[in-house]
Amino acid sequence: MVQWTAEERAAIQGVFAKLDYESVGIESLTRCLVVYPWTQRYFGGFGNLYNAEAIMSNPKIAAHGIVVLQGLEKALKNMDNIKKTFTALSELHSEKLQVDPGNFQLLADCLTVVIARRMGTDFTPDIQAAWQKFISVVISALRRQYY
Ligand code: ZNH
Repeated sequence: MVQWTAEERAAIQGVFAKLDYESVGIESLTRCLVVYPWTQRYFGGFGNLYNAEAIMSNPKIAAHGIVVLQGLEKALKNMDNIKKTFTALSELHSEKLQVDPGNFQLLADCLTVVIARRMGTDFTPDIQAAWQKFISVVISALRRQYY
């Protein structure tokens, strides 16, 4: 089982406390879809994703960005049991959505870039280390139902 120190818990809580879900959700999803364009294939039903401006002003992308961050918030609230918390979500991405699990890291990296930009010097190496650990536990939980 993953162990968290009090400092790590505080660091991750602190990152979430400053997150504006709407704007951070749009920006990280947009970056992912622009920087790694093959990830667009899973959003065929979302309409026009022609360029960054189109993606950023697409209401379905805006809504989905919030959904992803709410998913991460669920992990935050269940930090001692992330694997179990994400069983159904992992199954959904594997069996129904058939998202290549390598893409989880790509979206997570875009989210980290956005957070780093927003937090500036407040995103210290120690806070980043705790954040990366949290993200890697989330990703391993999301990959768990793949085979
Ligand atoms: Zn995902 C969905 C989360 C990644 C794609 N997602 C989803 C949801 C959630 C999530 C919560 C909802 C579910 C229900 O409804 O039940 N994701 C998430 C997270 C992550 C992710 C947390 C990491 C970090 N995804 C992802 C990626 C991709 C995706 C990477 C691709 C690329 N998702 C998706 C889709 C969907 C989802 C497509 C569906 C959408 C709609 O609306 O349809």
